[in-house]
Amino acid sequence: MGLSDQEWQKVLTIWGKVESDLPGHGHAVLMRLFQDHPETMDRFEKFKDLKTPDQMKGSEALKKHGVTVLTQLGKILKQKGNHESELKPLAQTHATQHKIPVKYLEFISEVIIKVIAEKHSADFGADSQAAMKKALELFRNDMASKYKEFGFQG
Ligand code: ZNH
Repeated sequence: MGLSDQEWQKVLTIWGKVESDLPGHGHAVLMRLFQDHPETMDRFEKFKDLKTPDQMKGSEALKKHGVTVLTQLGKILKQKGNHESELKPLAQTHATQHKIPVKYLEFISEVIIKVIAEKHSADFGADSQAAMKKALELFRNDMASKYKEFGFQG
């Protein structure tokens, strides 16, 4: 389940590209998540008025939330697996307040990879994609075990 130093290096190199435009990537990830998996939108009280792709595109709030999500994910990835203290509070809110099933974390992981692949095709080859996939699997796996500690089956 763990990643090699080389794999972490690939993950963090591509993440550097993501950080060159966090709002653009975050906004794209959330729009894609809501378009591909509309049921995920129901978890967001604050986005219930966003009904069309154009409304989503024009939403500063959606962009802002995208930055929040990717900033936290970046902090976690930079721990290279030793992410207990960054992950625990996130697992707690997502288990007890927002109630986000692991399945939805899987959806957003897929979408993150798709968005990076679209925006950075030249820098996101098969090895980097595989490394990022592994890193997101580790993230989800550890979220899932923390969920259980908080009494959420996920
Ligand atoms: Zn989430 C929130 C992150 C996924 C839903 N998030 C949030 C925040 C953060 C995050 C940082 C803020 C703080 C708290 O905790 O609360 N997320 C995140 C990450 C991820 C996620 C990193 C992965 C990657 N989420 C998710 C999903 C969903 C969600 C998938 C669904 C579907 N979140 C959510 C909600 C909230 C949050 C609902 C709340 C919002 C408001 O503000 O209202």
